[in-house]
Amino acid sequence: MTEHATVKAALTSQAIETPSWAYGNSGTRFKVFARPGVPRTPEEKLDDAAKVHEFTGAAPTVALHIPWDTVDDYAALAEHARDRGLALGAVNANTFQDDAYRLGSVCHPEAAVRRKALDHLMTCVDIMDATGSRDLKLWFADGTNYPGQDDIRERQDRLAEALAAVYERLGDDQRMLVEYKLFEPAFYTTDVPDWGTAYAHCLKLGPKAQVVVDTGHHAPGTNIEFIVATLLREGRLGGFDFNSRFYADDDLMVGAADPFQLFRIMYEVVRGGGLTADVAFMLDQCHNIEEKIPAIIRSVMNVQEATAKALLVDREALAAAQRSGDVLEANAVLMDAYNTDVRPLLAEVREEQGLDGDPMAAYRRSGWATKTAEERIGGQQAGWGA
Ligand code: PSV
Ligand code: MN
Ligand code: MN
Repeated sequence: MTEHATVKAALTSQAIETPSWAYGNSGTRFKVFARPGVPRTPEEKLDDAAKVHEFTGAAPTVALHIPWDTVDDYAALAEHARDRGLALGAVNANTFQDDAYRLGSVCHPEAAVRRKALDHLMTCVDIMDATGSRDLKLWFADGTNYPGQDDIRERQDRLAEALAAVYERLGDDQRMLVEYKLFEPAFYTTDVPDWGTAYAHCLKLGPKAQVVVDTGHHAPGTNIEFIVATLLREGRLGGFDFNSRFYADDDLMVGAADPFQLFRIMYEVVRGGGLTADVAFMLDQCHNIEEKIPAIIRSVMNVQEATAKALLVDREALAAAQRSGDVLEANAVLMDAYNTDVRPLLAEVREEQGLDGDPMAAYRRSGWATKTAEERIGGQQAGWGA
């Protein structure tokens, strides 16, 4: 294959998972702005996700969030997805929206609360069995607000115990993705605050435990691509929750705040051989003020553009410059790729798949927004604050 064909093949095979909650109404603690046409049920979220996939050709799976996507029959929900050319992706657990979790979930000082949280995680694995999902995504809101509030080390022991029980329960083809987040809702200590803590737990558990990097969950200035390179080297990068941040966990569209950072991350993914099915490229976003489906289409396109630029880096020229210590040339090689306008290349890739080169325009023409606004009355809130 020519180099051009290799780049195109890699772009054609890249799959980006969209989150069910991005299709629902969301907001801040100040206000949730409802939008016409927003899904009322998990099935309708899948109907919207099918539109994203129809026009991008790159979003074949949808992440669920339990209990936000609770249904009676998960196999039937998977069938609903299949009928629309989709599959169900990661199951996101929720151990943060119950009164019992005031002092934490799996790290809570009381055994009964820890048991309740663990039962929920086990239920999530049951759901994965029914949906055929591979990944259980674990983000814990656990932590403390005040020095002395609880024992930091004991909380780690409780966490390790719960993770080990869930790990035992996983099937051969299932994985657990352990997510970290610097702070919020806890403001003093967080029980899984960084990749090092997540990695240490995963290492103890075994190969089915992998770290997930949510791009919005770091302190300002953190070199996320270094974390990505390190986790890939160690075989522990399970996937990404992509989004953008300006301040904290803003959950804005990926590539909106800092497309250069996204490119640097995707370069390390390409460099580390991470453009494979083993790394899940997921979005974790909320579209509070903008139209949801177009925002998700835009996000998928932003990931594709960063990936295309990363694939265009002249690796030989870069290695030569690096080996000879030519700092400026090495940087120039990287920047050449970043500064390439890859939109025509991606349009070509789409057209070769029989798609419109411009997914946004194709979606707008489809009339889906008008149709759903007329048909769906009383759209569902994504989950937070519900
Ligand atoms: C909360 O910070 C969060 O955004 C985490 O990133 C999870 O992945 C997501 O919610 C869904 O629970
Ligand atoms: Mn996340
Ligand atoms: Mn988050």
